Amino acid sequence: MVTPKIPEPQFSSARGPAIASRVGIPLGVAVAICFCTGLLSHWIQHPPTWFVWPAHPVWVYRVTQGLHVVTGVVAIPLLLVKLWAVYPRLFLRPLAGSIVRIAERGSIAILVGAIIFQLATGLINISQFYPWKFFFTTTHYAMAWVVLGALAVHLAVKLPVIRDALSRPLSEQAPEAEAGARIGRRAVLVAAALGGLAAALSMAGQTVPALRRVAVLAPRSGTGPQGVPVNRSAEKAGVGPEATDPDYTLVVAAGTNERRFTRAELLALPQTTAELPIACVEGWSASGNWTGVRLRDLLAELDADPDNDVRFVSLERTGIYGVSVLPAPHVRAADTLIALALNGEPLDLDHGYPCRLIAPNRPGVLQTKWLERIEVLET
Ligand SMILES: Nc1nc2c(c(=O)[nH]1)N[C@H]1C(S)=C(S)[C@@H](COP(=O)(O)O)O[C@H]1N2
Ligand SMILES: [Mo]
Repeated sequence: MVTPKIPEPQFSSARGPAIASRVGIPLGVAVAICFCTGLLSHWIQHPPTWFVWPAHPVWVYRVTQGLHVVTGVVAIPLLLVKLWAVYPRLFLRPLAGSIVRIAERGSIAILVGAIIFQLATGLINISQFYPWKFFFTTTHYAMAWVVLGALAVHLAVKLPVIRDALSRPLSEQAPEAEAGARIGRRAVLVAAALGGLAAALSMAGQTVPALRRVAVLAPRSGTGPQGVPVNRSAEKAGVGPEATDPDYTLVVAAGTNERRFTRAELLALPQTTAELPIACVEGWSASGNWTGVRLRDLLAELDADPDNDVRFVSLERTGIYGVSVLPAPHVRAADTLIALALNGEPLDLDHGYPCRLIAPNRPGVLQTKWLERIEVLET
């Protein structure tokens, strides 16, 4: 009896493991960097008890978060090329079968879905379009673990194929059927490399001034008032009237001890200037010369213990960025300021007038603007 032969699918000669494995290496590196830097950013914003993030050097977070966004964007063209290279195989029958086959198919399905979700939501988030406010950070974080798990299974199952494909030069690997294939493998690899480079350049200019003009994907590559981009304006935050009220006072509270400072009183305290970046989670960053009162000096006015965490409350009531908590090591840092001026001018309303928090080596989202209240969290 003759078993009917299932016809082999017709692949373009450029498709197959030779390309998929080669594109997989830079894609894997990009995903690994993206995962680690993302985890770091998550821990800084939601610190586990054992986690300590240093205040110095001041530029570490701007580099790690810049890398997070650049590697995420670079992964997009690489993933597209890899999917193209394996596309006909994704639908090979049988879908199930042995345990290994189920693990292979299942992990690929989950991996592809999760990676597309991560890259798409990340990209939309960078463009400052937040249709999901509360849902983005938690889901993006949870999905990162799904990617990691599925990737581990995928690599384990595919290791023999990857090893074989990488051990032989491109030219020695027999083309897979279809004589009329028009795209060469080298051309595909060059396209992947150029796609990745273009993606990197389109984002990196947000942080690297020399690349600013090519940063076509960077939503905030331009400048804002006082040479620093603005994330959320005073108008959008709805704080204009209160922030410009002549009767404004900043409340500083330590236990039952509470004091109010007018802006003039804050200006009368010793002023410190520090060069610190705003490093947004969206990947852009910009340095500024901030002048204001050292937080630890302000707390000393109330004889407050500088070894506690401190909470910052904004005049802004509507958004989710109106409150932040600063850990004790940053509270003590000499360059953690209640900023009153930026680049030699009184703080612009959009940068947080009458005063804002600026602390070294922190995500921009925690640099609370339009301060209303500072509370020492006594333990
Ligand atoms: N009250 C308040 N503070 C805020 C924000 C906000 O929306 N509301 N945005 C944060 C974010 S996400 C960033 S990146 C920085 C940007 O500061 P800038 O607009 O002065 O550049 O402010 C932070 N402080
Ligand atoms: Mo931000």
